[in-house]
Amino acid sequence: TIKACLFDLDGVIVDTAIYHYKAWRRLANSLGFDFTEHDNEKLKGVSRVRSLELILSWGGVSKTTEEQELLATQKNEWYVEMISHMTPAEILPGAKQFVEDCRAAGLKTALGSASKNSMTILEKINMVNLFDAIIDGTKVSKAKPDPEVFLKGAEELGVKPEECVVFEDAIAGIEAAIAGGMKSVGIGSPDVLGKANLVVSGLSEMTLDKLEDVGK
Ligand code: B16
Ligand code: MG
Repeated sequence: TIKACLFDLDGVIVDTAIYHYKAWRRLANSLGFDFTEHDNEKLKGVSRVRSLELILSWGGVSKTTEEQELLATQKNEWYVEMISHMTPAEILPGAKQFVEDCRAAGLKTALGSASKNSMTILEKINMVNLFDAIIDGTKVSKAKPDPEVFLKGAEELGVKPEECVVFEDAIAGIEAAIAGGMKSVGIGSPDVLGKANLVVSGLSEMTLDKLEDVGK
């Protein structure tokens, strides 16, 4: 039986990908090149350091480790400025309701995100109190598809991995759930997230009945 739901942040609860894209693009432009929103898809669920490596390779630019640290810090300053203006209106349709439904049904809830800015975002959208555990980029050392982020979430909630369902928009996140021995629900397109136990277009399509089926 399912005892807990673990939620990714970017792409599941909010759509911060557009802010990441704007900030990374500004950085790329300052280095003399550009990249498309299509390329940006490859950065979803990927850590800050790895994202920068990918972007620099697209631009054919090489930088020392020290330079890369400065560039990542610059991008993050721009990103943090943008998310500082976020409001609860930016919560994705049905996301808050479904998390509340889970809690009302007696299930535990946790956040499992690669982002070091998760806490800022949860505060801006007023959802900090809806999670029993918050595991973010400041608490993990291994990026998805490693299951560390979700295993830590299960541990903090006091539940077994097989009692958890992970909600993820990135293929690396679904793979992390599988690697951790958890069930998963993909948020997005079945073409991309086919490995999940169920795929829905958004949390507005999710119900406790569907959750029970995933647990069977
Ligand atoms: P930060 P998630 C991920 O969030 C984003 O999808 C990814 O684009 C970003 O690079 C990563 O967080 C790190 O974010 O720079 O704020 O630490 O999907 O795991 O919630
Ligand atoms: Mg995501």
